[in-house]
Amino acid sequence: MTYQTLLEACGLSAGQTSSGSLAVTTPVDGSEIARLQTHAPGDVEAMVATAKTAFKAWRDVPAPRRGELVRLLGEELRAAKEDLGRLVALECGKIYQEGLGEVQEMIDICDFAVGLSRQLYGLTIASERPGHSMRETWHPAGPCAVITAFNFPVAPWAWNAALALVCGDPIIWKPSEKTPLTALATQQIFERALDRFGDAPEGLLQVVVGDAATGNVLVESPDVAVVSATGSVRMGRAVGPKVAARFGKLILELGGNNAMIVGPSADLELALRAIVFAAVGTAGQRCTSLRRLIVHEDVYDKLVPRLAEVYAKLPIGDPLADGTLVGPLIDGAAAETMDKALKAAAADGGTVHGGGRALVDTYPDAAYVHPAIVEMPAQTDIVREETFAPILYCMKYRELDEAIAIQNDVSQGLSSCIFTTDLREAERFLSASGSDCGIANVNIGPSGAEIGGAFGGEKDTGGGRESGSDAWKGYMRRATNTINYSNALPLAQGVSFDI
Ligand code: UN1
Repeated sequence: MTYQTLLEACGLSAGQTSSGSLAVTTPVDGSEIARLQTHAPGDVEAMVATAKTAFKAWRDVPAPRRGELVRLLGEELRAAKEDLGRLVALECGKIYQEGLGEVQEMIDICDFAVGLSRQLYGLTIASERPGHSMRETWHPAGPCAVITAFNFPVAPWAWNAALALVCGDPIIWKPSEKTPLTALATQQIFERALDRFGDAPEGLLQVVVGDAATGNVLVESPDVAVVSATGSVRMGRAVGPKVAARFGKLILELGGNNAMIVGPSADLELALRAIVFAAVGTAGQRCTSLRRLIVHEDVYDKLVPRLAEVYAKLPIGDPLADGTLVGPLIDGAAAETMDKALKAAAADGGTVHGGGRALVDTYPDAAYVHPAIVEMPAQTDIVREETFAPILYCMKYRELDEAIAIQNDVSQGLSSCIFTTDLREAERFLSASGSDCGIANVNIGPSGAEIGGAFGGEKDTGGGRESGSDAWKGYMRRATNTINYSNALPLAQGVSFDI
């Protein structure tokens, strides 16, 4: 299938993708695959106005009926899974299997949200006053801006959008400038669901194509009730204070510097497979990628040399070709950042296995790299940094407390895991004084979370939660209602105020 045929299969016509100031390239070979028109800040203001009008209608549609739209979206995504999965691979460079996985994650969250549409439960609360009742009600919050990153160009949109839609909020989506095509293809899929749904208001989903300055209109607009942003800590630091300054609702999912502790009793075969998937999957460009391996000194020499052997044989290549496990980095700048990190780690006393550019002759304009393992004498500053590339820093420990301290001694707090068959170690890791991350796993790597749990993390990761559990509450406003059905007016706290 040529690039052009794939774009067309995804509903993107040549007319839509052949002119404009934004050049979209594929990391597969670095070539330009589309040109798009970008939006100006004024266009985004108009989108916010449209969303505001859509909100007024959508908030009054019963939630189970809103769920029907998301059910149809899930059906359309099922039908489009292969094409969209392939486009994800083409546009962001992850392997096709992971592209399919990403679309499956969209389908899963749609299913979750459909059920949720009949379960936006509030509370009934005991009132202290006779003849009174109290309850807590959840109402739609308002237009929701969803800002997404290149590495997961569509699933995080779906985690937000599926929930926001059943919660009664229209969406304005600002995808990464590096991956606008997958967003526009998803918009086409959504349009098909809308057509089948029938009577939805105009403007439930609008897509902004443009740079950060264009997206900033959404961040600063008082009419955007919720801003949910996925990306770097730097982006979060720019967006967060602006939304907080206007008291908007904020959901931030920022960087991770995720670790695995491998205890002396660990099943090393299981650990090995988990490590390789988590550290080199999506070429180390997941926010949940495994970046630090903290191995008990008794098993270090059984695990790390084997890992280096597996790394040396990993199939690197075209992410759309069968058998490839490691696709390219998003661009040359990412490869340079990886290189700098490896140099810094070596300067700190690290021993580097792997690293460096791959397939330069076949793809001179792309950024394929050899995944790297770096044996570190200690957790130095470079290890504490999140480098968005397949670098795995390995360190030794003796006592579990020491391993947990190393695991927590980074500014990020997204995902973490322990490999152990010792119940005490596992439970200690999951306890209040264990991992400080939003995700803590046992005998499973840090990446590849299911949608049913709340997804997000602490500290520099931003504190937001998306996807499952009760993350839906972030897209609604809460009202406490006290109802007096008596003939008297008793005041709370027994206050006497006779007039
Ligand atoms: C991301 O990298 O931004 O847990 C999201 C995972 C995926 C989502 C990653 N379900 O790795």
